[in-house]
Amino acid sequence: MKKKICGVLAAVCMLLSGCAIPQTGVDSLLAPPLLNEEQNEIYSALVRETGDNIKLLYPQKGENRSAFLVINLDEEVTSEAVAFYQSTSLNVTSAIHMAVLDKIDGRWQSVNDISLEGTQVEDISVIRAEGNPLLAVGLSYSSDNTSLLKVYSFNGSTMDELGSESYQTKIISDLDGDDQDDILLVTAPSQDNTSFAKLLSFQSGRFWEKSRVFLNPEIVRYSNIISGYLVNGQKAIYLDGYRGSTSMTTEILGYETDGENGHLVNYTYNPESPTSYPVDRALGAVCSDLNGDSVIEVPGLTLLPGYTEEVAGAFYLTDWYHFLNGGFEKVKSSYVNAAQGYMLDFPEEWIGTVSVRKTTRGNETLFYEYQEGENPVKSELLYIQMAKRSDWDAGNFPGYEMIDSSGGGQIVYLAKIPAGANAALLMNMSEVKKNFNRYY
Ligand SMILES: [Ca+2]
Ligand SMILES: [Ca+2]
Ligand SMILES: [Ca+2]
Repeated sequence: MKKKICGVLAAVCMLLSGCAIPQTGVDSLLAPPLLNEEQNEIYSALVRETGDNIKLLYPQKGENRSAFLVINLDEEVTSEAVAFYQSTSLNVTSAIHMAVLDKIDGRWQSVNDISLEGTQVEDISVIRAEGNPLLAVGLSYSSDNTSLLKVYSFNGSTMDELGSESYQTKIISDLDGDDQDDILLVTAPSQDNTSFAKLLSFQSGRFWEKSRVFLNPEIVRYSNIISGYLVNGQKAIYLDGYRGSTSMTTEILGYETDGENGHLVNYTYNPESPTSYPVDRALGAVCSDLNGDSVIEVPGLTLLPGYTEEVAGAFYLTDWYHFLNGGFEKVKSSYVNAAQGYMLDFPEEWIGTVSVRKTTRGNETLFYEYQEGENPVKSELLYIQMAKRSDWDAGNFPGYEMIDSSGGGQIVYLAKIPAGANAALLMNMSEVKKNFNRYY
């Protein structure tokens, strides 16, 4: 749900200001939310302790983005609040502070305050392990793309550090199936240019390295990490990474048990025999669960007819794959318009025949039967237009039909099937509605 809302905001921004925001930059547009009454009480309690010259730090990624995480961390049944802040006073090095507040006799009070490394709070995750929940704090450094993970347990009065690890990317997920969260960390490349993933599991009060596996050394940076399942119901971690500066690929990790011993497996990388995959691709597409069934769809990109890689702004068809038994199997192909937040599934007969271009009208895309030569448009098949509801209501789009809306109804998606479209390739309006989906 959260994802969709971000998408909507991106679409609104694209439409209203024409600004080109990468998908990942959407959150930078969001103003910090106003504090509610309880948060105000927590904030007042924090300021009583620290003085006014502080700035609250909002985690930059992940599920917990608010200024205060309110959660029960100890044996005592009411919730604690965790806040991150920096001092704004001059002459003070602005270390990140983590404060824990507790409601004592009906009043919030700061009970513990520690300073942390790093220059930003990347994310905060709650780890479900034996006993009370643990707090995992990701800290990043503005000067470096290595981050630091710190895991804490709250004993009722202080935060105890259970571990500290540097990492490139990480995910918290129960990978070994024992109903307790594990931490999967991708280490920064070492001097001999190898990097690996480590699985840390919680046992007897601390995290132990349970297994490690090598990662593809060609990947210079990971851009996305998600957990989900393979088609056979097995848990898997999907990592999208940059291979050099012009291509991307996806690595897939799992956990397998033989007898007593379980270990991490890298399904897509074998140092003995490097393999190429249909999901080795141009930049821009990342793994996603398109239909909400937790089986992850992995994208590959192929150029649409008439485009070459050298053309700036070339249009691609996104082929979505499922991974199983060492190979990728195609599920479907879609044209993805990330900027306008939608995708259109291509029927089989369109693949290799139908191409896409922008029209002279803003935010409009034409799908057409392609032919070689001067004029590539052999037959116009479909127009999809993103527009403001007010323009649609004002009657500015005669001949179009509304197929979807977003942004609380402020944005509409319109389709028009031109007269004279080649009947053999025609997608009628009910098929358009069926094949059209809002993306992210
Ligand atoms: Ca408590
Ligand atoms: Ca586990
Ligand atoms: Ca899926």
